[in-house]
Amino acid sequence: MAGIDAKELPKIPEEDVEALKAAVGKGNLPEAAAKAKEALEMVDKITLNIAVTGESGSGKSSFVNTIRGLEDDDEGAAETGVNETTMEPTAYPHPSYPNVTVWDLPGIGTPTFKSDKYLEQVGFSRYDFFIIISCTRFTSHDTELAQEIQRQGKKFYFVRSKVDQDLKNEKTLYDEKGILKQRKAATKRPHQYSESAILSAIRENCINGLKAAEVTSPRVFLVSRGDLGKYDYPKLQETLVDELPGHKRRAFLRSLSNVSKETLEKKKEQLQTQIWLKSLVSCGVAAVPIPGLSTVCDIAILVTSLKEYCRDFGLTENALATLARQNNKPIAELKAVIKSPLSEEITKDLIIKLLTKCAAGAVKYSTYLLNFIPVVGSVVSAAVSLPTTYFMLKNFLDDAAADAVRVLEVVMKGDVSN
Ligand SMILES: Nc1nc2c(ncn2[C@@H]2O[C@H](COP(=O)(O)OP(=O)(O)O)[C@@H](O)[C@H]2O)c(=O)[nH]1
Ligand SMILES: [Mg+2]
Repeated sequence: MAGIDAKELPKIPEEDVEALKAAVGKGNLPEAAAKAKEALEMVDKITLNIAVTGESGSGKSSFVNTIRGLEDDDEGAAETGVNETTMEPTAYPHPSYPNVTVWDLPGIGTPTFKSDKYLEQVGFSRYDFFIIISCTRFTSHDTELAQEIQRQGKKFYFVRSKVDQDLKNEKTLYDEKGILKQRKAATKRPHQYSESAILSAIRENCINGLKAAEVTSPRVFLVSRGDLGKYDYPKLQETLVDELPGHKRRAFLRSLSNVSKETLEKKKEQLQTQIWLKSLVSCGVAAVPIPGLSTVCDIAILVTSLKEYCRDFGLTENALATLARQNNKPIAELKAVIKSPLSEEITKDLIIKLLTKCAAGAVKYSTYLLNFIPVVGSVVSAAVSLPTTYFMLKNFLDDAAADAVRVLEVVMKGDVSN
C-alpha cells in the first residue's frame, strides 16, 4: 500500500477483499469473473418460504399482501375478508423477488384442528419460519401450534394485527382534549389518552397470555395493515432479517418494503458487499473498450446492476407512483428529493458518463489493487477498469440509498399521527 494516500481512497472492507480473493483464487481474469458471476447468481437461486398462519379473520391474507408490498386490491394480491374452506396453503411469490414466497395458510381453530396434524397437512418442512397472527389475544390454537413448531425445530413470530382498530376504539372513551370521559373506566386506563400506553398494554396482555400457555420467551409484534412504518412492523422486519441464516438473509432483505431507515441501511450494507464481485464480472469475458476511456467493461451488466439498485430502493416510476398514491401525495413531492436517476433513466450513455466521472480516481487505485490481486494484472486494462466500475457502482448505490432515505422522510413527515 506504499505510496497510496489513504485519505483519497476508500479502504476496501475486509470481507470484500476476502470475497474478491476467493473469486479470483489462482485463476486468470476470465475464470475469476465467471466465479464472481456464479457467486452473485447464487443469491437469486436461494428460495425463502414464509408461512402465515392464525385463525380465520385474523388478518393472514392481508399480512401476506403486506410482506409482498401489495395493496389488497392490487392484481395478484391474496383475497381478504373471505372465509377459508380448504386445508390447502396458497403460494404467493413476491412480485419483484419471486424467490421469496409467502404462503397463506388455512385458518387454524376449526373443530377438527390438531396442531400436529395441521403442520403435517400444510407441509411443515417447506417453510423457513412461521408468522402466527391474531387480532385479539392469542388462543390455545395459536399457542399449541407455536409449541409444535418449536418442538420441530423452527422459528415462529407472533403478530398482533389490527392495532389501528384498538387505538380507534380506545379513543372513543376520551374527549377531544384526550381526557378520559368515564370515571368508571379509570381504574384500568390512564386519565390522559396515550397511544404508547395502549400499545404497551396490548403487548403485555399478549405476552402474559402466551407465557401462561407456557410459550418460552414469546415475542409479539404489533402491526396495522395501513401503517407499516409505525408500531412494530419495522422491528419485525429487522428481527426476521437478523435471525435468518446468512444466505437466506440476503434473499429476504432485498424483498423488504422500504418502511424504515434501518431497513434501508441494512439493504445498502448488504449490496455493498457485492460491488467488487459485480465489478469483476463486468471486467470479464464480455468486456469491451469504452471509447474515450481506458476502461474495458461490460456495460449491459452495469445497466442491470444500477436498475437493480433502483428497484431495491423503490426508485422506479411505478414504485414511486404507488407510494404517492398510498400516502396521498403528489408524486412530484417525492421526486423533488431524489437526486440520482430513476430506473427508467438508466441507459448505456448514462453509464459511460458515470464511468468517466470515476476514471481519474480509479487510475490511482489500480496500483493498490494490483498489490493484492495480481491476477487482475494479467489483463492490463482490468487494473483500471475494475476500480473504475467499483467506484461507479459504489457512488450510485450510496446516492440511491440516500435518495430512498429522503423519500421515506417525506412520506413519514406527511403522516400527522406520527
Ligand atoms: N383495521 C384493520 N383491518 C384489518 C387489518 N388486517 C386485516 N384487516 C381486515 O380484517 C379482515 C380479515 O382479514 P383477512 O386478511 O382476510 O384475514 P384472514 O381470514 O386471516 O385471511 C379483512 O376485512 C381485512 O381488511 C389491520 O391491520 N387493520
Ligand atoms: Mg384469508
